[in-house]
Amino acid sequence: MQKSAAADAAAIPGIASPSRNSAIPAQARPADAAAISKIANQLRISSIRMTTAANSGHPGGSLSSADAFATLYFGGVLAHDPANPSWEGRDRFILSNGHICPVWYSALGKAGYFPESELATFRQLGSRLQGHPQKGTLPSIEVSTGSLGQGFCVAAGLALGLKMDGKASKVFVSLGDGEVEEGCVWEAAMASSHYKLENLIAFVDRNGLQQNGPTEKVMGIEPLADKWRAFGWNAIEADGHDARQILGAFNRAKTAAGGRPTVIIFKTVMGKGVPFMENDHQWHGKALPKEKAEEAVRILEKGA
Ligand SMILES: Cc1ncc(C[n+]2csc(CCOP(=O)(O)OP(=O)(O)O)c2C)c(N)n1
Ligand SMILES: [Mg+2]
Repeated sequence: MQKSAAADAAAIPGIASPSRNSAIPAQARPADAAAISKIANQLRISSIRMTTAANSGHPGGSLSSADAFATLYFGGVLAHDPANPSWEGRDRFILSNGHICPVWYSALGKAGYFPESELATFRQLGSRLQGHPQKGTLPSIEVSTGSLGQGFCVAAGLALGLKMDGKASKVFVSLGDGEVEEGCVWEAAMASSHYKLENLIAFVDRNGLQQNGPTEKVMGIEPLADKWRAFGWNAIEADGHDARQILGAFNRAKTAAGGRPTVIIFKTVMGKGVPFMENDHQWHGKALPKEKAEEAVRILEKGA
């Protein structure tokens, strides 16, 4: 019989069984799949508004990841407390693909971490909502990110530290599919299975595109799930625009045992929800002009 990582940890002198130190705070009732899809479109709308107001930023990946973020924050996946962001028992979240912060900030604002009116300050001088997440601004930012690959490495280190301290908190980390071309991702992946970090849950926005075009043209990453498996990870593949599948994948990852970290590869569409943006890599890092943004919002409002 395979021992659980908790049992492994307990066997190491000085390492206790995982615990959160305090009860999980009461949270709003988790949204169901239909409600999650609506929230995802609201996050898409605010990502469009923020980037157009700033005339810069990254709407394409924000739109492809919106369903995953809506599920993580509103589907009862992440243990967190907007009223007490530094709650010690919280699950940690790191946005390793820091450039898609419009969708993350939108989720944080909606969850009550700060007034949603602050979203309008995105990318302005002195704003807490910088173009890439900056630690020390919003309390929910565990580490500054934006240099691709680095956030994932920090996530692995955080998961190791939490495991050594006997904490039950999970570490969730978001990655882009172009991002996994970074070499340090695979060093950290190797270390994570070596240290049996079953408390680490990575999810990849597999939208097939990166800054300069299709991933398979720039630097082929397939077979992606098999690569993670070869590095000792559980790999789950799911439709990243189907809230039911996303919820199922996150819940499987949360209950994974056997000392393997888990990666979820969400198959998605860059610019999802706005037909004239879909599957077009020019929207990786370019804001919509004002009239186009208004048109996009009108389309998205039908599903919000
Ligand atoms: C180390 C590093 N190299 C290059 C960049 C510039 N850069 C930012 S996002 C990006 C493309 C990433 O592609 P992907 O992860 O697929 O994100 P998506 O385009 O889908 O949002 C690049 C090259 C960076 N931020 N960090
Ligand atoms: Mg991509």
